[in-house]
Amino acid sequence: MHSVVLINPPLTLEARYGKDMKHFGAVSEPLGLAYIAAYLEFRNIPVRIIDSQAEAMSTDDIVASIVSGNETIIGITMLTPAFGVVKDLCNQIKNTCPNRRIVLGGAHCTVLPERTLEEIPQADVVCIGEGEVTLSEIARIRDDTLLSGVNGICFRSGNALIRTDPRPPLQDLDLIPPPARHLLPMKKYHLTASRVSGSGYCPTILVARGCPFSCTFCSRTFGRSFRTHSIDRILSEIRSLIESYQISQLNIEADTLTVNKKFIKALCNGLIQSGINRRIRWTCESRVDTVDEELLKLMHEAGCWQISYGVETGSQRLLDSINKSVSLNQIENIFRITKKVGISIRGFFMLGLPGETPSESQATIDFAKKLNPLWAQFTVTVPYPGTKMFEDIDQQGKIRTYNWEKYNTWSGWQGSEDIPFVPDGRTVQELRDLQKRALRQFYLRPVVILQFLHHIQSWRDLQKYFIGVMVLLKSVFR
Ligand code: B12
Repeated sequence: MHSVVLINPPLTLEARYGKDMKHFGAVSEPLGLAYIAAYLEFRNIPVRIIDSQAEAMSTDDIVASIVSGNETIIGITMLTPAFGVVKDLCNQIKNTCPNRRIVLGGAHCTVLPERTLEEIPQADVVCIGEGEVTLSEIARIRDDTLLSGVNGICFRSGNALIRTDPRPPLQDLDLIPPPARHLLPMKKYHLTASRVSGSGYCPTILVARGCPFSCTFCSRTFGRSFRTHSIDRILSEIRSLIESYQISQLNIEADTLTVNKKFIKALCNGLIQSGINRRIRWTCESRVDTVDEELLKLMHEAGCWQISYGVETGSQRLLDSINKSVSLNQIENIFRITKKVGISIRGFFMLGLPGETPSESQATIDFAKKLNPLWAQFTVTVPYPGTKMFEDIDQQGKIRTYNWEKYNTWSGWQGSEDIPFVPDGRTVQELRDLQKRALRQFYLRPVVILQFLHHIQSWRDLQKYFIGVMVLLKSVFR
């Protein structure tokens, strides 16, 4: 049997958000790797995790750690913007220890398995979709010729690439043990400033996988069917987080947490009946068409203090074109009700959508101001591979770069010329300025400053608001 080392590649906060914005970025637990590790341990396969993002390790540091470990399988997780650092890492690993088997997984590999093996010749296997069972099967194989019996992978056989039968998504998520947080440097994680309330560590717990909606910009790597952990399992995972890390806040993650009313109500009731709601305040993401006043009140009672809604755009025409299936009225209404029940809001807005005109960009900024969430995040549209948006733009020959490193929603802010997509008639410079303009117009308003002063609960809050204002002022005067 093999032993396994799992690696979160060294994509730094600066590479992700740029020099100014890095203070706001999240360094969060690589939950995918932690789930895989938990399952491998459950199957008695020796495993460790190197989280080079949290440990601020360079590629050289990782290779040194691999050399000193005896693991024969090296598993690396990869989102699209991490492509460059992962390729470099694979190269160095194969130069130093050519006999170790490199297995790649994660969103980018799931959508582009063959292309990933072509573009990273040092990688041996790519995992398509969920990796827990797949990697445990690979770890039990001594002879590479048997890889063809493992579902859900793509691998090399001589000069050919072989894709095996798909692995259906796990139906009973409780079969997977809770993420192996004991293998992670838990003290080193922090969520983005806008997601934490007060001080103290705020871990993420994943309660469901999959999403039935069809937004054209989303990769939806977990498929359409919404699969959940049982309420008992979720409550016991939260209790163990309270015991182990004395947490008082939590980020409850799912592709769309509130899509199944029965599930979210049962979860809220579980949190209330167990008394967890009196110890934990939590934040989550949702869609405006999956909540109503009754549910929002229940969520608030269950400890929810903040919801992040994907608003995307202030143009109904564009909302329809990205298949969001909600109306501007619906958004306004739910923002009003959410605030009324006492839940704070973070809004996500996309700039530079396909076909977006300058006045529609401004309409998005104006809509954000009108909705007035506590936090607004404006990102430049990136058509990630595997999305309908990428497919359409690619077919029209309008993808500007296939350099995957540039597929970062903050690359405009960082001054990159290589923004993957620019709408017809617009320029790179215009998009770069737009992101800054949106942030300035939204945050440098007296009402926002007053709102923030009202929400300051700790010295750390004050510090982060101060840094935020400085970053914005710097961009005004530049
Ligand atoms: C929560 C989340 C975040 C959180 C991260 C929280 C965390 N603790 O990890 C935050 C907000 C920080 C974040 C940031 C970003 N995110 Co994000 N995020 C998500 C979200 C909603 C859930 C991720 C998650 O927790 N998954 C749970 C675990 C269990 O899944 P997983 O990591 O994919 O791992 C499984 C499989 O992929 C596979 N696997 C993964 N790695 C490996 C490795 C091996 C060896 C094997 C065998 C298998 C394997 O097995 C795992 C277990 O089944 C997804 C949507 C989604 N459904 O995936 C988007 C998503 C992953 N994010 C996405 C993006 C683009 C980003 C950003 C790049 C955005 C940006 N700023 O530009 C950043 C990059 C951050 C980084 N570290 O590099 C895209 C990725 C698209 C792509 N092609 O890469 C997704 C798919 C959403 C979308 N738009 O479609 N994100």
